[in-house]
Amino acid sequence: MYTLYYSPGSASLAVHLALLELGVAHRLEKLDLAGGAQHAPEYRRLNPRGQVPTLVVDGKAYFESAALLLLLAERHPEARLAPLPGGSQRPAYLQWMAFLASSLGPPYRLWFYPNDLEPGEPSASVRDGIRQKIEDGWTIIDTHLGAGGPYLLGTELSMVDLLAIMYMRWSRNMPKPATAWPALQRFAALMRERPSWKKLYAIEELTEWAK
Ligand SMILES: N[C@@H](CCC(=O)N[C@@H](CS)C(=O)NCC(=O)O)C(=O)O
Repeated sequence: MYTLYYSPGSASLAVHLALLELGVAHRLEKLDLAGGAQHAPEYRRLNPRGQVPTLVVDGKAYFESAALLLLLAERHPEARLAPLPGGSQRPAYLQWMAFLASSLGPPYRLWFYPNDLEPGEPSASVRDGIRQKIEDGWTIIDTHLGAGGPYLLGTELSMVDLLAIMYMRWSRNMPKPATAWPALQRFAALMRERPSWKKLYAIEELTEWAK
């Protein structure tokens, strides 16, 4: 049994989606981020950064969405949501997981939480630089998907797709949403057809960007 601390549509979305794809038993604990629940001392003991997601596995709490996806794939190899070590797709799997987490995750964080850098409104040039980093990431992934696909590893769905669709969703109100790239648009349409996506939307009570 897993316990996922989550907030609708946030960085916990990919982990929630993974639990639904895997079909494993889990309990959900919703955090009111606007109300500051992430800063409560008892939650900070689980997640010292005061962020979601946190996943409790066998009584121990872990954080970082990409790491949680890697962990879940490892614990449930029968679901085949990750190529096994030594497999031909394993290097690409590791590459895209790291790329999403390190090249897209940080600029997204700064886009939505500019005060991580400094208090007050960020300057237009800083905002522009952050946006550009996100768009550069999508260009690279779109080029890759355009040459293969429909998923990041080709014909097989994997955990990296769950992280990618979460980040794509976050761009929906940005100047250039990720769906503006053609191969990404096809990828999003495919992912949003999945029963896990529809189930997640119902549970998290999401409405925007359903399909
Ligand atoms: N790198 C982290 C980012 C987590 C993160 O930034 N979570 C946001 C929600 S999307 C959060 O908890 N925000 C509340 C806050 O920072 O106060 C991950 O991928 O798990």
